[in-house]
Formats: sequence, structure tokens, C-alpha cells
Amino acid sequence: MKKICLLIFIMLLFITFSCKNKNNDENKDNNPEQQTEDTLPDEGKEDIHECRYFKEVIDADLNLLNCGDEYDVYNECSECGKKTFLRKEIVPHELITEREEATCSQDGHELIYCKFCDYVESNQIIPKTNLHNYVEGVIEMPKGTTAGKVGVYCSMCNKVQSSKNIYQNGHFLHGKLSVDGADLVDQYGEKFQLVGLSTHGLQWFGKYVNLDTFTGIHNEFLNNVFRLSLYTSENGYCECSASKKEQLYNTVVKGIEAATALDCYVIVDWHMLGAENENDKNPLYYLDEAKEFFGKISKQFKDYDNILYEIMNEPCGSTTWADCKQYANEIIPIIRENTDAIVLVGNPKWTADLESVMKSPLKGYTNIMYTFHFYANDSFNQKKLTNAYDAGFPVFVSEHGGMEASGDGAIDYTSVKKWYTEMDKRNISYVAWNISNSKGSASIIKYNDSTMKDFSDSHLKEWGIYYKTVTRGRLETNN
Ligand code: IDC
Repeated sequence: MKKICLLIFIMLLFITFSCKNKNNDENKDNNPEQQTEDTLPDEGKEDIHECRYFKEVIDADLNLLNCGDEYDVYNECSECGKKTFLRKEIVPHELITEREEATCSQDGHELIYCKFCDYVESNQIIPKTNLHNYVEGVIEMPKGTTAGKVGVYCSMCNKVQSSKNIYQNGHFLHGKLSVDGADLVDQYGEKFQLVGLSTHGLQWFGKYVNLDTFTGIHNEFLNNVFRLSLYTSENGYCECSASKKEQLYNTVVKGIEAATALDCYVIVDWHMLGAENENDKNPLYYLDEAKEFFGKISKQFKDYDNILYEIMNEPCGSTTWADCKQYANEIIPIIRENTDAIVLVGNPKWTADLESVMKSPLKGYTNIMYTFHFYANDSFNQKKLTNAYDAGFPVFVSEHGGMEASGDGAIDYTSVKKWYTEMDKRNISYVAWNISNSKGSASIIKYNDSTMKDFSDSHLKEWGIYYKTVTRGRLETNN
């Protein structure tokens, strides 16, 4: 019992004591006067606080500072607010980059500067890349007598890597030719006229068949066709040594290449004529040679679409149209094995007998045209040509002159102009005899003049000077 009483006493004592403490705590908040010494923040207590949570603060309003100004950064205790100096900082520039990229041919530029002050961080040239984007195509269209250009150029800066001249009447723009009814048409089916010059016999004047000479002629005449006259007789292709024959063949090849380089069309002319060898008046006489030649050349150039094959120059003497047909029916299929290029077919009486042709035309071929030759100061009947065209026959004047048929004598300007008028009206193509410095008035170069590149008027005979106005005139009107 004594023990129980003692325990109760102790408990009562404990309860009394703890209540008294509780009252003191509550009073502390309500009555500052009652605060005891140990709860007041005094200097002595400061040392005891241990700052544990910080944030960085600055002592300035950044909006009021300029780039480059200094300000202090402090560490602030987030519990007691105490600040401690940390470091100095500088207001940075706000940089802006302006960049113009370099291209293949033009330097670029990069400028980095501060938006708020004149500070420039860097200002530099970005060197051009030289990485051209080369493409192939038309660089410049031709206009009138002025050549255009086609080739490889940079599509970004137009830098030209390689190019060749093209002409308004040239192969690049007109492409593969074909025959549509009576008309020669270009790759778009538009009526098209070839106007140009023929070489003289390659066995005598082959020296003019090269790119330099053809360029000189083309620059002056702006012709769009060259005709290469491969004589069969008179020491020509069928009547010469094997080595000379090979040389003549190579001259034809050279002529094709030169004309092609000049954006021109080219006629390969089997120039049978029989001026010396009576037999050669008939194309059947050298039929085997012709077969071999046309087979070889048309195969070699089967991918060229600027070549026309004139399979017989001027049948004459007793040669009939039936002979010519027989010959044509042998040669055309040989050419057709390789190409559907235009084939020019001659006829009797020095290729002036279109009446015979009209009575009995060739059958079964496309892209063939009938040739007609005239010399304006001789008795050639213009009607023979125009009637054939008007009746729907495709005709092509692969040789003509303004003088007599001998290739000499005066030029009959009135007559030749009439021919041009009638041919132009019908888009009939024509080729003038001849590129050489031989004696006759039909040779465009002065007799014995040694010019090879310069075909300005001082080197030319009257015929050359006049014919130049005809060929150029066709493009001048388009200027
Ligand atoms: C002429 C030449 C002449 C040559 C003669 C014979 O001008 O130098 O001696 O041939 O080879 C044609 C012929 C063409 C002629 C021309 C002029 O296709 O070869 O050239 N002509 O006579 N047909 C009508 C005229």
C-alpha cells in the first residue's frame, strides 16, 4: 500500500510539472514580455546558425546595365538571408549572326555583332566553294546571224566548261530531218530549208575540207549545209589508187565531222558525172563501188542524224530514169540497213528530168527526195522544179549556180533571183557550186587565191560575194 501511494504521488508530481511547462510555451507567443533570454536572437546566437541552403543573387538590375558593365554575384542563404560575395561578372553581349552562304563562284560573308552595342565579334569572308553543278544544255539561244551556245555549264553561276556554237538554222535546234509530202521538215515537223555550198571534186580540192576552212566559210556564209562531192571518175574514188581511195574516203569523213562541229547538215554526194569517162554517165556503171561505199559510210555514221546521202550526182548521156530507179533500188536498201537518213535521188539529163520522175516515182521508201540541178544563166526550165513540188514531189536542189552550166560565164542575177524567190516560197533547199579557187566563175574563191580560213569578200569571186548575201540574208531578216 505504501508503495502504491508513493507511485501515485510521483505521477501527480510529473503531471503538475508538465502542465506548467505547457502553459509557459503558449504564453511565449502571446506575450513577448514573457520571452525568456534563451529564445531571443542575439549576437551570441548568430554564430550558432549554420547556413545550409543558398541561392545566387546579384546586386544590380541587369536591364539598367550596358554590355561590358560589371556586377557582383552573391550567395544568399535562403534561411537567414545572409549574403556572401561570390564573384564579379560582366554583362555579356547579345550576339547576332548574319550569314550569306558562299556559292560555287561567289564568296559568302559572316558577320557576328552585338545587338546592343557596336561590338563586332567577327566579320569574315567565306570563300567560294568552286563546286559547280555542271549540266548540259543550251547556254544561249542564237538570234539572227548571232550564234548561240550549247554545252556544259554550271546551273548555279553559268560558268561554261565547254561549248559549241549553235545557229538559228542549225542542226542542234532542228535535229533529225524527214520528208513530209513534198516538204523537208525538221524534228518538230516544221518546214525546213537547207541552204549551203558544195565542195568541188574532193580529188582536186580536198584541202578545203577541214574544220578551219569550213569554219571560215561558215562564219561568212552562215550556211546550214555542206555538200561533199566525191567524184567517181576523173581520178576520183573509182578511178584511183587504193591509197588515194582511202584518202578520199577519209576526206569525206573529215568533212562530215567538220560540218557536224559547225552545227551543220552535210550531204555525201556520189559525184558520178561522166565528164571524162562516158560509162560514168550511168550510175549503174559503178554500182558495186557505190554499194560498198554507201554501205560503209552509212554504217560508220549511223548514229549521225545530220547526214543526207546523195546517191547519184548527174546521170546523163543515154541514161534513163529506169536506170536511175534500178540503181536507187539497189542503193537505198543498203543505206536503210543503217539509217533512215534522207536519200537524195538524181535523174537523167544532168538531174534536170523531174518529168520522168513524176511519171514513175520510186515506191516503198520514206525520206527520199528527188534532186534538181540548174545553172541560172542557161536554159533550165524553172517550171520543171516548181511543178514537181506543186504536184507533191519532194524536190531538193543539191547543186546550182548563177552562171552557165559550164561553171563559168556571167552570173544572171535576174534569173537566179527568180529561182531563189520560187524556191524560198516553197521551202526548197539549195546548194551552190562550189568551194574552190579554180578557174570558172562558179568557184567562190578568187582564182589561185591561197586563202584557207579567211573568206571575206576580198578573197572571193563575184559569185561568192553575191551568194553570201543570199545565205546570210536568210538569217539577217530574223535579227
Ligand atoms: C565542173 C567543174 C569543172 C570540172 C567539171 C568536170 O566546175 O572544174 O572540170 O565539173 O568535172 C555540174 C556538175 C559539176 C560541174 C558543174 C559545172 O555536177 O561537177 O563542175 N556542173 O560545170 N552539173 C552542171 C554543172
